Amino acid sequence: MHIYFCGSIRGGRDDVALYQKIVKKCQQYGTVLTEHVSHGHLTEKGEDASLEGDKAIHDRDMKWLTMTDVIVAEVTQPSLGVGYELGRALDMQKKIFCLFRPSSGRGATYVTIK
Ligand code: 6K6
Repeated sequence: MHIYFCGSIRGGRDDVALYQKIVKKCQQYGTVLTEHVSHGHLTEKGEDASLEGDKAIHDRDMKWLTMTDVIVAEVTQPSLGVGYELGRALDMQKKIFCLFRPSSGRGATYVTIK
């Protein structure tokens, strides 16, 4: 089974230790295509992006998203990229598990605009 793990990179790396635990757990069930998202040396500053280029990273990620069986996303740390991946995955009608920690105090806020 292929598993696509989503976690914040540019959105902030505060939860990287948790990403490592989740990826390790997922690896008991299959191949995690995006193991690098959990790597401690990957920072929000984009060192890897300068080597590979944003377009190449995007195209590779979309190829993996297309071939994956399931998506596991840690969504507590807000991330534009994770939101994008989940939108694309929904459109592909993939199975998606979103993990959120209510203890973070980051629950959704709804504002009515008149
Ligand atoms: C940018 C900053 C540091 O490294 C980079 C480029 N490297 C990336 N490599 C692979 N996937 C990436 C990279 N940057 C973003 N992504 C994808 O977007 C991952 O699959 C994550 O799930 C998601 C994170 O989005 P942001 O907006 O938090 O970066």
